[in-house]
Amino acid sequence: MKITTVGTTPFSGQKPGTSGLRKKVRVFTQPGYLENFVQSIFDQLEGQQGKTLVLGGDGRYFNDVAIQIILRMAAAAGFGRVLVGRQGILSTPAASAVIRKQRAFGGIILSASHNPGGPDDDFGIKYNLGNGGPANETFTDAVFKRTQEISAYHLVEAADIDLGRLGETRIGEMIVCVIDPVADYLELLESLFDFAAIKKLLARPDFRMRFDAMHAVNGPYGHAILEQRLGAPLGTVVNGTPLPDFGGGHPDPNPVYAAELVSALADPTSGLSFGAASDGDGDRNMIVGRNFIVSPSDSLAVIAANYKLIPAYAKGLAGVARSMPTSCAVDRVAAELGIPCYETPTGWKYFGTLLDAGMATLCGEESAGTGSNHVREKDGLWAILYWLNILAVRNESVEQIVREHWRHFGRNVYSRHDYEGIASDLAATLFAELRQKLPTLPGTTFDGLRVKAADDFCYIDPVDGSRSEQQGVRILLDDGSRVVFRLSGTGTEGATLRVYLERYVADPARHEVPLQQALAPLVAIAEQVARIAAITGRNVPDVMS
Ligand code: G16
Repeated sequence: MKITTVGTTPFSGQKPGTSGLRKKVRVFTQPGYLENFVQSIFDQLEGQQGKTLVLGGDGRYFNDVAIQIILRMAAAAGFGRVLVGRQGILSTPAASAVIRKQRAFGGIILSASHNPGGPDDDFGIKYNLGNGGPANETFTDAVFKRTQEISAYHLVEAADIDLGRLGETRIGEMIVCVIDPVADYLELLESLFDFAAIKKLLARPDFRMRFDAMHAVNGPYGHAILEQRLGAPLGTVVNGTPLPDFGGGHPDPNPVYAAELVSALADPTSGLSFGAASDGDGDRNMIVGRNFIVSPSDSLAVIAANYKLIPAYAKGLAGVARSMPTSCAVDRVAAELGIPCYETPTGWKYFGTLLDAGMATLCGEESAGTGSNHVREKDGLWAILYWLNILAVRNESVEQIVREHWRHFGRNVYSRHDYEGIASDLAATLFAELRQKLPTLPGTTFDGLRVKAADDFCYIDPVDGSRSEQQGVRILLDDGSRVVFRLSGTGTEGATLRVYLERYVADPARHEVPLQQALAPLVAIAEQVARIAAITGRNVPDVMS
């Protein structure tokens, strides 16, 4: 097998963020840019010779070109076999399922998740380990270091592979196997939920569901699982064809970008009782009832509280985990169940060790991700099926289920305010000032609310002892309220400041107070402490979710 070596020079800025390397397509398409990063990943691996790599992506612009390049490079890196999704498609959770089921050495997932796609928008790439989960920080730091010193990459010259046809071909000595992207994943989901009960629910004349795939990767999965396997009427899945630019939309399942779905569920003439959506690569989800949106933090808590209704989890949960900025609603469920609740930094990669060690069964994040130990990624369709399974058993509406949950556990009123596209130096100034102030805050009172503690979240992984610092500034108040500040690690332009606001309300009579009104005192504290307007010139957030 003839390996071609191409000389190259480092590109700056190839540091993976919260979930892999995400950049504008025009950055990724510079000659050698993708190759340098992929080679830097391969240079960190040991023992991949003759082993299996899983490869696929969310179908966004450049997905097809990148896959052909990576296949040639994987052959040169000595992989024995690459399993690639048909047409280069694999949702992130399906890729994780395939890695685990096929006992692959690892996987490369091409996605910029919920970020828009197209020639002027975003592309991304990340490496997942043999457990099916995103590589940890030690690995990604080593990849970054390698990108700064790389001088050559390697490939095996070959014609493009036809990714439309299932079956095997070769590049040099490496087998390329084009697989059905749905099969292994569907088999796994079938083993977790009561498909017969969900099928019955979907057949009921008084129950109508809509799944908005947002022209992203979950379209084919939605058609295959919801319509073909579970018998939901054709038309249940909307925007079900993956498009390289997501139809010009923003494939982020939140009330702003999935507004069409939200308003359809708010329209009594639509006859819809359940709505759901997922993002670009299929790992995020949104759950909507009739005129009622479930917040991701509440969804995690409801999912945990109803574990007994789901065949795969009915025997009990080992523990639950949430990222630090996610609301503490699930903590209350864990306390009642008498199981541990772990608080990790933002990023699914931090759940991996807990799941592998059998310490947590369910995990979730405020950023619309929920999942379990069935894979090592968050999983949009899993969350949707979990909700369908709950609805099938409880025979109540989404709103009734959430309100009942609040009545029992109290409500963690919660919102995230995003200030997008801030100049990076201004964001750095804001955080430097904030960190400096931290020691002076405990004991201070703002409008009657006293600060109990203030710190910069530091996480020590209870399994492997690794330490992650500066994972978000927290201001904890005496009444259990919290204000958290963090910079997004997934954006591709400037900095995005996220301010997470949370207040616990036990009394059901006060659950109805409008969200932003209930959180106004915390917004005032955030402004006073962080001087957002003074430093960034922004008086209002761009997105409140
Ligand atoms: C990624 C990670 C998530 C994390 C999110 C946070 O999500 O996989 O675990 O919660 O980023 O994003 P940010 O750093 O912007 O707050 P995804 O769906 O983009 O892969």
